[in-house]
Amino acid sequence: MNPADLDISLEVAKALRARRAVVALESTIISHGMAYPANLETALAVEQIIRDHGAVPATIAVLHGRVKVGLSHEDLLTLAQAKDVLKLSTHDLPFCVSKGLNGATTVAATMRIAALAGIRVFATGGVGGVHRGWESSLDISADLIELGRTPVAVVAAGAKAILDLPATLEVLETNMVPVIGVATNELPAFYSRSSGLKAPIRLENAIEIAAFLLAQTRLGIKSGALIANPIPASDEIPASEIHGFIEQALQDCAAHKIAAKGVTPFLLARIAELTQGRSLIANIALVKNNARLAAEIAVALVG
Ligand code: PSU
Ligand code: MN
Repeated sequence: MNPADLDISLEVAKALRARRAVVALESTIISHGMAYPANLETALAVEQIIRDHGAVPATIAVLHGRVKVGLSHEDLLTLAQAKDVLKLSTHDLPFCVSKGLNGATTVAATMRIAALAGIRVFATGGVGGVHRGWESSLDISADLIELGRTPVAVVAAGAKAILDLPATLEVLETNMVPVIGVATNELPAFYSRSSGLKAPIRLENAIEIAAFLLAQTRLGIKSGALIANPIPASDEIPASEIHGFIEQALQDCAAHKIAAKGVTPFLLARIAELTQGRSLIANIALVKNNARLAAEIAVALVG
């Protein structure tokens, strides 16, 4: 992408120039991951948490074909309310830009743009991964490919529980993505703290994670990293409780013949319905928790 297509907000540009801590945020979670007004409230709250922890938030999206790094309140409102916002992975960016359309960036596209802008740390809810039934659908999120190619650390509550988590770990391994459990031996499973799967690496806190990322850079390793931060215990939905709702949502997804980009948004919305909003509360809590850790890592990196 030509950097001429990048519109970096004044606040973010100043912070980057002064080598202050900056945390990238994605926008698909706003347009496709949650409904209005919870999506807008969460986006604003997450930006505030990042500021409160000494970093500058840089929410990323494409508006009228311009790649924006750092959004205004009005931009966030557009993404939270508009129905015609595209869901953009990295390979979808040129279409949205060349046509002058609005699009929200997934983990993959956000990582790519963050790297172009010079941002090293990014917070989200959960990364995309290998979908259950991949043997026939071949549905593997491009997030995993981008994680292997782009040096941005993604702070997430593991991969979403709707996925095939053992297969997701294998594809991360194949793509040379370090997966770091934060103060846990297990891969967290989004709504739940535990998955029963071992996290390949364990680090205790932001200081250790920043040291890891600096070593990655010094060694010239260009892959990203998945910083898998478990949802706070007070907000988690134990795996045994969420399991049935996920199964039901997956059946409904198949019955409606939802495929490709539609799958993750459908499942998240359906699980929120089935749990009468409990999964949404958990999702919001884990995103906030990830924003806090991402800001701490970004601060430690420049400190
Ligand atoms: N985290 C959330 N909610 C979301 C997402 C992450 O809490 O909606 C989004 C991210 O943008 C991620 C996408 O990249 O879900 C995965 O989509 P897919 O499975 O189609 O690759
Ligand atoms: Mn997919």
